[in-house]
Amino acid sequence: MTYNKIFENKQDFVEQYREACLARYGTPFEELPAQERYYALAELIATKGRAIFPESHPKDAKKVYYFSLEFLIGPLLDNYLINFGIRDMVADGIKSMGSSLEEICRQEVDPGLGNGGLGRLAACFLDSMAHEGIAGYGNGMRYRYGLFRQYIEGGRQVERTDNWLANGFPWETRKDGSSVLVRFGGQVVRHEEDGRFWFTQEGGDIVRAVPYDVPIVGFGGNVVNKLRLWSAEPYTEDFDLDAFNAGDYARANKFRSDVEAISTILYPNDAGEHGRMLRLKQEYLFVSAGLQTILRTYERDFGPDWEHLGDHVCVHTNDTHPAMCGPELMRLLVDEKGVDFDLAYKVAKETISFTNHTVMPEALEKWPINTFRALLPRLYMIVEEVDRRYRDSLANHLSPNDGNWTDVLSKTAILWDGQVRMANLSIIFSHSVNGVSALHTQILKDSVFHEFYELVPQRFNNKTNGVSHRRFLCEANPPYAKLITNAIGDGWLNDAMELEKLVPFEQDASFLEGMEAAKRADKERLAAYVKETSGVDLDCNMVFDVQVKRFHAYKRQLLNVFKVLDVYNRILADPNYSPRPTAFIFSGKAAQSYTFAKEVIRLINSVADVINNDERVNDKIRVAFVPNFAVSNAQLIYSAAEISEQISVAGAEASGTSNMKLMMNAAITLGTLDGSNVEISELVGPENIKIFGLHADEVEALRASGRYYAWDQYNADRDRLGRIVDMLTDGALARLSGNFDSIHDYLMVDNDPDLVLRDFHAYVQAWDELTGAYADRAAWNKAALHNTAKAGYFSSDRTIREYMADIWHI
Ligand code: 26Q
Repeated sequence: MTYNKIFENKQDFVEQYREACLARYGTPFEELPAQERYYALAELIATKGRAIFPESHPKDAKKVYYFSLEFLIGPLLDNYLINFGIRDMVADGIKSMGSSLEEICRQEVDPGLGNGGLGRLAACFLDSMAHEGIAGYGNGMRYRYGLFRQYIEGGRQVERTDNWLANGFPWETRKDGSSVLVRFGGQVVRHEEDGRFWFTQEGGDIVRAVPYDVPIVGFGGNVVNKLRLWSAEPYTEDFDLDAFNAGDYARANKFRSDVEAISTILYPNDAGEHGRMLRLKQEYLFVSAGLQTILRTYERDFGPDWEHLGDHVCVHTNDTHPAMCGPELMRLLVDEKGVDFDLAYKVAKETISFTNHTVMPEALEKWPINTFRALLPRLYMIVEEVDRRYRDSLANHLSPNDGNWTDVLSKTAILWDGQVRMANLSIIFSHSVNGVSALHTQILKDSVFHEFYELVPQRFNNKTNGVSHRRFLCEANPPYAKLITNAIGDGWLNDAMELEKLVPFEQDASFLEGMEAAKRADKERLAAYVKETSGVDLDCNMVFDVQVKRFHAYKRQLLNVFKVLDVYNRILADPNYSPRPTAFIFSGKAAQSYTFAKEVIRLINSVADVINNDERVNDKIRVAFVPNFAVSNAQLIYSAAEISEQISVAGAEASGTSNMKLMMNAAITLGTLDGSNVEISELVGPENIKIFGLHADEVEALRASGRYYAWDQYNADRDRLGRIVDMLTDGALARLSGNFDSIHDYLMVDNDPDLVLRDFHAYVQAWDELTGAYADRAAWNKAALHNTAKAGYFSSDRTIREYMADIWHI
């Protein structure tokens, strides 16, 4: 272990920490408020970490650059302590100083530099790349404001800005010397000399991209990688002096604020936000800045041997947001390094790979050609030329009397219908295209990218997602992690497959009791947090039934509320009905502009208000909505969960990752056969998961048949399902802030696009059966433990090893 490189022992740590407090604040530890104790400790760890662990890869190590507009890294202090192997010692030391590490960690800001699954996946991948010992670097954007903070007022989601940098971010280092320039707009000028021609760009606006680096420490402390986040600043400090002298300060500052806007906000819509010029600028800024840096480093290490770039460098693109990597890499090679167009295209394709994260058509990025061309004229020329060549090659590929030439072109061309289609751009510029679960990849091959799949089947592959088990089990769930380590040793931290060693403990009554006690402690910790943040009292004797994720129609939080209302109605109607007492816990954000999703949040809070204030049902059910779902409170929720709700309409969720985090923490999945639920189900076996509902092919067939009619569902069950639909508009739930007409219309007028009513009965029955099984706690704990024991496969370490072997060739 490396910790003795940082501190000799506990006493050494305590001494250094005390000194750090005095040095930073001139005040002894005892007199500092918790927040300042945190900053002093963070600064100490950051400084020592930097001094002791320099850049750690040999220059011939193949480098992976993971390009992502989102990195949801979460709080880092605890993470660094675990990865340096000093958490227990530091915790002891702080305890001896009369405080607690937990209290200090609670002070940390949670950088909200992402929306949800895609952003958190990128953060887990950084952790796993460092653990696997490869030179894997994140390349992203340093947003001045993270994803909005969510408050609940009158049952409604209210958004406020997330000023996460207000007190400084102790883990980042600004690297002025590594700034690069990025140009927007202007004109392309053609030059010709001796029959050779080339292009330059002139005019337009030049922006300075300044990197901030955050160290990523691999578990064991032997590898330190970095996450590089770019900030946009004006190229020159001078502003419009005429305007300034004329006293028009707003105009004088306009360029500065236009430039800074580029790195000001994270787009909060996790299913696309189309045609926004600022978004396009963000995408280009971090792509261009990242690639310029890569080429600079490569040239330093290998000289101008551009032909072999792909042997030394991988550029991985997280969804289509960095899709301009292809054309921008070509531009840099052709215009700035003098590489031939064909060779540059070949090199770009060898270097770049692409992951798709969604099948929803509205989430596939497209830009109006006019917007794209005006902002990035030279890039557009390259895109157009590559598109032209692609069309030519297609003509050679398919015989003209195949009859489907235009069909294929209409699906696969980059430029179509006045738009630049970023998914097609990504595929054409990549040597590898992957989906994020077995089912999702199959759907990509069968439908979303079917025509591409027929053309280049070898390019498509699956990489089932994973999560950092160190963060989401070890860090999130200390009592359970300790129990596991006592039983099987701590090898599972390095190799998550060692969790399989827990299988024999399924027969061990005292282990199962210990597990129950750990879960109890986790539930109490969550209950205290829920009380503090939402005012709701949770009874820890109840089953904790959890659905936490972004709000989206296809994820069907609405189906869950319908179940809650059904249980409520049955308790009131039938004195003999006695469900297993359950606390229904929801959390997640909805995009500001996504009205339907926000209405579902309001519905949940209204239902919570009705149920939690109804003494007739209070001992049986409670409902809590935890505000402002983020990595930090997610860790409190996953660890305390007993039922994991994964109920998306089959075929819609690319993978899901909360399903994996919850499974690790011994929650039993109640879910549809969607995304990675399919693989969870195969791994744990039918007796350790509860699956219900239509399968993906049945959903597709039902939709294709045109024979689904929501009112049929209503008419067939007026008593239970019909009653709930009525409650949306009859005032039963209106006490807090009114009825729910738009949800009613989504179901009954828009004909229930996500088949909530269709899956309702299967779902409620599955829930009844699952919660019924809770009565036998020993059997329940055994099944729960089996979920942890089988969760090793879902460590992102495994996922990263697959990327290394099949895509990055490391
Ligand atoms: C695009 C254009 C403009 C503005 C925003 C966006 C945008 C932003 C975020 C589009 C999509 C996202 C995020 C998508 C996402 O999180 N997808 C999830 O990815 C997870 C990791 O692979 C999967 O587990 C989830 O199933 C998938 O929904």
